[in-house]
Amino acid sequence: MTFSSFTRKMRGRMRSNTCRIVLLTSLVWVIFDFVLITRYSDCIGKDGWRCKRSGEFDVELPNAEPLVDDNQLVDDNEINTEKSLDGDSGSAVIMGQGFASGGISMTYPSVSLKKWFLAPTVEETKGKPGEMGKPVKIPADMKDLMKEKFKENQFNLLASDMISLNRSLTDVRHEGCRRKHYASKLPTTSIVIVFHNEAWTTLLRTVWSVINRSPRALLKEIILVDDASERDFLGKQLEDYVAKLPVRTFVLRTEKRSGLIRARLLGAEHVSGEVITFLDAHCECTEGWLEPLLARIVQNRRTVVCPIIDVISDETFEYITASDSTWGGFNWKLNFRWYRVPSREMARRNNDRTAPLRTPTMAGGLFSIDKDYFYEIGSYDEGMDIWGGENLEMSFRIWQCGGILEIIPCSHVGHVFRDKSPYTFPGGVAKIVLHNAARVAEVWLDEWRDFYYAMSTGSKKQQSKKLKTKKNQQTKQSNNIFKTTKTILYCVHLTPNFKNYSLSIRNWL
Ligand SMILES: [Mn+2]
Repeated sequence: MTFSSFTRKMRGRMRSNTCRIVLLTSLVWVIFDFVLITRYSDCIGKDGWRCKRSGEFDVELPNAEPLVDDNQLVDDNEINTEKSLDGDSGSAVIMGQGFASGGISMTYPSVSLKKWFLAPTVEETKGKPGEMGKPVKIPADMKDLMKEKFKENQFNLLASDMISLNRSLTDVRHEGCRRKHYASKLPTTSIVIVFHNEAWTTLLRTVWSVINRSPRALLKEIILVDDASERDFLGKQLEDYVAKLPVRTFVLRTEKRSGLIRARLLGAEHVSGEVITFLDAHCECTEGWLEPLLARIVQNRRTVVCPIIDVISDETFEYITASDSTWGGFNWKLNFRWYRVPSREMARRNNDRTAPLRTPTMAGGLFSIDKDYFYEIGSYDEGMDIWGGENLEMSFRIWQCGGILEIIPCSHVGHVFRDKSPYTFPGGVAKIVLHNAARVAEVWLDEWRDFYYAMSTGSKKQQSKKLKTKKNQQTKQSNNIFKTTKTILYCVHLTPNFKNYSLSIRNWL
């Protein structure tokens, strides 16, 4: 071997080694970037992975993301945990100092409470599709029709049309819930259901499930709010139909497309019951769903309660029970998210799965709230358009205004979750959601709003002066409560020190 061929060989080897090193380090960087992106990004692409389901009047699908246990991050002294909240001495409970004087009474005058009896079980009609919450099987020769009808509402309309409006369901409650006794007198409720181009059978199955499974004495009325639907059958045909129902039911109509928030406010104005119960337009209430909600509010009128939201399959209309160990949180893009309930909250409930669960935020589609309290805290932010963010806004409003937000595990309501929205919004979904989220940040997050602006690309700063209305400011009465709330949200999001975290994010960005 000559000297020159030796050096050539050596150079060749070095070159291939250099290549290998370059390739390997690139690979390491690619993996590192991928891990970073998956760790910090909540949504990749428009409809892609981990994205929020786009906007119907809706609640999120309960696929809980695991959350690192936050017990180490919270000082229990910072969280308001009056023991009496879980007892019967509701009248003595005051959250924070801001509400010690003024505001609504914590209890109801006894004349406004009604004696009630259990609603009879809806019996199975043998041979009908979907009875006892079972999936509907579509015959092979009807598959094309099924696909065609699916497009109308983004769920299997053919299946829904085959199922009885009064279909039977299994009793999905936890064993312990069936044995529970609630106060013999409870406040009445009005049900407010907002819809836009809803299918006939899903809308009326919602209404019938309310009528069939609520103690009649507690059901004041059902208010349907039509947000400018274009379907003929939702006009006079619907009005004539509901006029004959055994419970007072009527239809209100917005003059033009107003969105969920303003439509709900219209419905709320006409409520004559003590409690407003908001439901989505494609739900099914199950046995014993209402009493545990009202029984909680009667103990403390500032408690806002949500049922467990079960899943009605958009493909088969099968009734599928959801987990009872998830609660509502949010990410810094201000998207609602489900998370596993941390052990701290399980311990507070003495590990009783039937006990009310305090949740930082709610999905928003289904909840009950005392009517006076709803207005006392300023109801919804009327400046929000169409849909999105209003559930977080209401959650922050409740916690920051001396209220308590809970999921009641003994109350189950099914909801048809869809993959995509059948509706179009003027101006596009993304723009509206960003607009609404910025309002939430400005009004309720104070200095934390910078976190939202840093994390949410495309968000535009809103004029906070305009948003900090007297109404909103008046409702944030107690700084004490404010601190408490932040402590809770803090744990949810693993931000042990806001300033440090914010700095690190900014540097990284
Ligand atoms: Mn919905």
